[in-house]
Parts: sequence; structure tokens; C-alpha cells
Amino acid sequence: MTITQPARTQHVPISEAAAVQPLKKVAQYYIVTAFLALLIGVLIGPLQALNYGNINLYNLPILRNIIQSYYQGLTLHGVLNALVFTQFFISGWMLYLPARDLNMRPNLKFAWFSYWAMTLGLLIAAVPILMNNASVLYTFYPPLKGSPLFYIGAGLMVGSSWFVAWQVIGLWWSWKRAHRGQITPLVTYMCVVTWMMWIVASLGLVVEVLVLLIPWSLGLTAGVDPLLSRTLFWWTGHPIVYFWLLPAYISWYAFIPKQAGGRLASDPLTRLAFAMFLLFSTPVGLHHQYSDPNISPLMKTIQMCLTFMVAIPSLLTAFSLAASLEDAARARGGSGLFGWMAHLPWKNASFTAQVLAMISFIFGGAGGFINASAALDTVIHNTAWIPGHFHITVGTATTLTFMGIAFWWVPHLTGKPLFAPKAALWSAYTWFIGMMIFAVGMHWQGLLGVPRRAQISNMGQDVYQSAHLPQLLTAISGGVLFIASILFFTVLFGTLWGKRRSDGEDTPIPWSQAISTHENSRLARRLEALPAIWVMAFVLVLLTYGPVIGPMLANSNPVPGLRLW
Ligand code: HAS
Ligand code: HEM
Ligand code: CU
Repeated sequence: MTITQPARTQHVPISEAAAVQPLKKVAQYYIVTAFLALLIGVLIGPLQALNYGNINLYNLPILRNIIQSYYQGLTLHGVLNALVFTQFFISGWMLYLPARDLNMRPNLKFAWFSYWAMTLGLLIAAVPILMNNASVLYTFYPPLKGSPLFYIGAGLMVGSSWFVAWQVIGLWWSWKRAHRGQITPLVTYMCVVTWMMWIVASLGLVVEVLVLLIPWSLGLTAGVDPLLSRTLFWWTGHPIVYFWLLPAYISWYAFIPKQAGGRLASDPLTRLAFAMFLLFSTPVGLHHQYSDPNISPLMKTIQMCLTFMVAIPSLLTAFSLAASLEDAARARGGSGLFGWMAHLPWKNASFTAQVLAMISFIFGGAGGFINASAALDTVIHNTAWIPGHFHITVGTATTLTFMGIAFWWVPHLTGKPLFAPKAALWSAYTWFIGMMIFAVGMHWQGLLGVPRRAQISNMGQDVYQSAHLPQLLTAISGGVLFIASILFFTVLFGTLWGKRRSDGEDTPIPWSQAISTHENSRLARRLEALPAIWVMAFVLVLLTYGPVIGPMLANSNPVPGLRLW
């Protein structure tokens, strides 16, 4: 029994190859745009790592001509990596998968329209950043004030993800109508839940940009309330991390078991984890604002408890994935308490990249629990610890997984074989090792009180004397990650520019089977009520944010903008 039930519908009147090919093209555009953004983004990363190694390269004449300040570079790095790379990759991934899973062809004109709207937004926002007119970092907290083009472009880019979301939800809905009483195939279920979650989640950012920032940057309003803006930002800013994580989970649940030679542990349990993410991802943003004044401690505490709730589906995921991997390894002849691990396909770059990403996430998740505890957060908030945390979550759990996916997905989409599979494997290992060293260096510096977002290498004197060892580690990690990036992009472009396979064989999508399927599962049937769960998610957000935002609106404190760069 496969975890998906591709059922032919009247929506596929022509042969499968002809039906699928145009969608493959849309997906290729998304993924190539995504990786181009990552390419520029990660070129700046090592410079920042060297900065945290107390080495300043920003005064080199060649660099001065390209980026004018540390903060212009940091804005490019954060925006291109965390916002652009992720959103483009995810949009392609979570449009292509449900269409293939349901065996339906989405409206291609609309799919192209969404892609071009998103790209237009990206280009509009890129101009002021490149011209140093919007060095406001990827969180763009007011009163820092960038060019209006930045907010308009970013709003259009993020808003365009709603087009993809509605297209996928619409596709699923028409499948449901044509298959009354049937349970949604698992991959589609995971994609639909993620898109539904993202619509609830992104409302905060959309309101912040449309209602507050665009009119303010255009000079139509005199000021904007920084606290209200930050709160709306983190309404979206926390769940956005699950928008980056869940597409990786889709691969870990649905494809890794097959790639490992085993089966998914439980299809209904996977649905339960995703439904929990739909409910609990959003009402937790205040854990980024423990230090902000004028927010009720009661509401902070409630959101802290909900943060621990939303960690539960990740813990479920960890146990479920470990079971799948063990099932696979034992099927390949592995035995012993830990000995089975050696029997996993460690020479397969796509598999290895993603399992290394999972391992990094064990540490990233553990750090997340520390951040989430309000008392402990006071020690590490706004220190180098935080970039340490998120480079082993979004920078590795997500990014290395997307790289691993690319190792089979790009050949699948293009019909071209993976270029230099050994280099692909090396890129995965070096990225993992580089990021783990980076994480040790940055977490450690954070504990010593080194701030984040600081050009510490330009301070003129050795302010952080006690941090020499972690600084050295951070500098080394920058070098290792630079090598990893070169290897990865060589493989990616080598594949894209390579020749098509002469044998006509297609790299298949690695759909997995499940040990425990959704057949006869009452849990799976109950969890089909996604519209009801979606409404509950909205209500929970209103209950947890109403008492926070209400007083801010009643006591608004608008301030004029600042340009600090
Ligand atoms: Fe976080 C700050 C709390 C997860 C990203 N986080 C950030 C920022 C980013 C970020 C970007 O509560 C900084 C934003 C900024 O610029 O200011 N985070 C958490 C918690 C979790 C968490 C509780 N974060 C993520 C994920 C991210 C991400 C995921 C991106 C993708 N984070 C915080 C808090 C802050 C924060 C506070 C604010 C701090 C401050 O002071 O500013 C949880 O969701 C984590 C749960 C994870 C787990 C781990 C499960 C492990 C799995 C792998 C299993 C591995 C296997 C492999 C099976 C429970 C699923 C086995 C291998 C074999 C070989 C057998
Ligand atoms: C910030 C290094 C890749 C997302 C930083 C910082 C360093 C760094 C040192 C801290 C800067 C500061 O606080 O002043 C690197 C290196 C990379 C890399 C060496 C690999 C070559 C990535 C990737 C992502 C990412 C793949 C996400 C997909 C971010 C974000 C920030 C950041 C969102 C925060 C920017 C801000 O505070 O405004 N990076 N990074 N980085 N990085 Fe990376
Ligand atoms: Cu968060």
C-alpha cells in the first residue's frame, strides 16, 4: 500500500508526460530562482563569520565597491537566504508535489502568473537594497526606515505566495469533490496543511506592510508605532520558521524512507503532527518579544506554554523518523542497538544531506527550548547565540534538506543526471561540519555576551578578550562553508548545464510506503476536517493576540523614521 493513492481524474485528459512537462518547467523556474538567491546570500556569509572571528575584510577596496557597509551585506544575506531562497523553493515544491500526488494539472497560466508576480516583487525589493537605500535587515523593525520600494516589493513577493497557496487548496478541494468520502493522499495533506498554516501566519506581516509601513515610507503618515509593528512582524516571524521547516518534513516523512530502502512508520501519526502545526504554529510569536516592554506578562507566559506545545509535533517527528530509518537499515541487513545505522545508504548524497540536516536539527531544537524559556532567554537574547541557533535550523535543517532534495529533484525535473555525485556528497558533509563548528562558535560567543548584528571586528580594540577560542572556531567555519558552497553550486550548475540522459530514463519521485496506513484509521478520518481545524487556528490566534494588540491600538505611540546608515 503506498502512502499516496494517485487516482486518475477527468482533469488529466492527455498523456501523463505531456501533462506533467509544463508543470516541471514552472517548478524549474522556482528552484533556479531560489538557488540563485542562495548563491548571492551565502557568498556574504563567510565575511560575517570572519567578522565574528575578529577578522575585518569589509575595508578591502574590491568589497567596498560592491557593498557599502556591514549592514547592507547583512540585509542582503538575511533577505536573500531566509526570505527569498526559502519562499521560491517552497512555492515550487509545494505546487509540484500535490499536483503529482493527486494526478491533477493545475491551471498553468495562473501558476506562471504567481511565479512572475513573486519575481517582480523580488526585483522591486532588490533595487533599493542593492543601492543601499534599505539596509534595514530582514526584520525591518521601525523606526528604521527604508525606501518605499523595499516594502512594496517585499509585500508583493510575500503576497504572491498566497496565489500558490490558494491554487493548491483549490486543487485539493476539487479533488475532494470528485472523491467524496476518500481520505486525502498524505503528501497532498501535508502540503495543504502547510499552505493553510501560512495563510493564518502571514496575515500579521501583510497587515504590517500594507497598513503601517508602505503609507509611512511614502510619507502619507507621520509616524509608526514600533511596538505594534514588531508584534505584527513576530505574528508572522515565528510561524515563518515552520513554513521553512514543514516542506523539509514533507521530504523526511514521504521520501526519505523510500530513499533509505524502508517505510514510513505511520501515515495517521504524520497527519496528526501536521494538524498540530496548523493549530499551534502562530499563537507563539511573543517568545521573540520577552524583553519588549508594555506587553502583559500573562500573555507572554501563555504564548511561552504554547511554544512548548508546538515543539510536541517535532518530537513526534523525531521518533517517527528514527523508526523509519531503523526499519530501512534492518531491511538492508543492519542489526544491533546502534549497529544498524552503518547500513543506511551513506553514499547517496540526497539521503545523506537530509539525514545530516536532521541531526543538526536535534541540536537546533534543543537550543530552541532554551530560547523559549523566558528566564533563560534573558541571558542569550540579542547575542551571537541566536544566529548560532538559526543556522542549525533554517541554515541547515532546512537549507541542507533543500540541497539534498535538489540532488534528485533537479534530475527529475530536467531529465539530466546528477553532475559529480561524489562532489554532491562532499558538499553535504562539509556544509554539515561547517555549520556545526559555526554553531559551537556562535552559541559560545553568545554565552560570553558577544552581541549579534555587530561589526565586532571593527571595534578598534579587543573588546571580547575571553572569546578568542570561539572566535577562531567561527572563522574556521566560514572557510569550511565557503568550500561547501563552491562544491554545491558546481554540482547544481553542472547538472543544469549537463546533457539529457541518453537512455530516456526518468529519475522517479521516491514515494514511500507506510507500515501503518490510513486505511481504517479513525484518526486519519477525523483529521480530514481541515477547514474546521483551520477555523480553530484562526480563533486561537485571535484569543492570544487580541489582548496584546488591543491595548497597543488604544495607546498608539507613532514615531518618525530614522536612517542610520
Ligand atoms: Fe527558533 C529564534 C524557539 C525551531 C529559526 N529561531 C529564532 C530565529 C530564527 C529561528 C531564524 O522561543 C531568530 C529570529 C531573529 O532574527 O530574531 N525555535 C524555537 C523553538 C523551536 C524552534 C522552541 N527556529 C526553529 C526552526 C527554525 C527556527 C525550526 C527555522 C527553520 N527560536 C525560538 C525562540 C527564539 C527563536 C524562543 C527567540 C529567541 C530570542 O531571544 O530572540 C522548536 O520548534 C524546536 C523543536 C525541535 C525539536 C527537534 C526535533 C528533531 C528532529 C530531527 C530528528 C533526527 C533524526 C535523525 C531522527 C524538538 C525532528 C536520526 C539520525 C540517525 C542517523 C538515526
Ligand atoms: C546572519 C554566517 C548561511 C540566514 C548571519 C551571521 C553570520 C552568518 C556570521 C550573523 C551576523 C550578525 O549577527 O551580525 C553565515 C555563513 C553561511 C550562512 C558563513 C554559509 C555560507 C545562511 C543560510 C541562511 C542564513 C543558508 C538561511 C537560509 C541568516 C539570517 C541571518 C544570518 C536570517 C540574520 C540576519 C540579521 O540578523 O538580520 N549569517 N550564514 N545564513 N544568516 Fe547566515
Ligand atoms: Cu520563534
